[in-house]
Amino acid sequence: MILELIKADITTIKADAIVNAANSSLLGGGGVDGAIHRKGGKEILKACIEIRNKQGKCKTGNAVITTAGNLPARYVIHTVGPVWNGESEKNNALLADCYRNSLALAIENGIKVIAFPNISTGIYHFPKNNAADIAIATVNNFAEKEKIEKVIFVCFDDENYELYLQKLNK
Ligand code: AR6
Repeated sequence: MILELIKADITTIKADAIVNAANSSLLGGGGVDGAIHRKGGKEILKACIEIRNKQGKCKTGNAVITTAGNLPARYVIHTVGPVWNGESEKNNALLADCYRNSLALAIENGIKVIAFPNISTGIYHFPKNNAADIAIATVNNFAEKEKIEKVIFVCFDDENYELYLQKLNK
């Protein structure tokens, strides 16, 4: 598995799948979620509603997959990050679940190239340094990592980009 870092808007990335930092309603929101639904069009929301009707809300740490609608990617994997509340052990484990469950779902769907945003580090206020460590370690330690060709960490804000740059070049 190759790890790549780029500073970009994830909606512009042509990967097999891009990951969305969603909320448990799966019905859209602000941040990267808002951008994905806005640019991807209503096919994504339609698919999310179908999933909700079938299995209810998406629990924190879990992931579901839909079409990517009008986006250049093929699929969107929606995962629900934890809202940072200071309970680091619990929040850290849930954030790791997001990366792990998204990768597992990717493999189930034959996805080889997957792009992640910095889950939970925006509206959900997860400390960025800590979140970057968890994201990189979880991807690196993923049991079936040889089944994925490339993971792209897509940073949008300068702070996350600088953190990932340092950590990935170590
Ligand atoms: N492309 C890539 N990364 C982005 C983009 C983009 N277009 N826009 C923002 N980011 P956030 P969360 C980065 O707030 O903290 C929504 O309302 C941003 O710089 O999108 O997991 C959902 O519906 C930050 O580093 O997600 C939930 O209710 C990262 O994406 C809630 O926000 C995550 O920020 C989820 O909060």
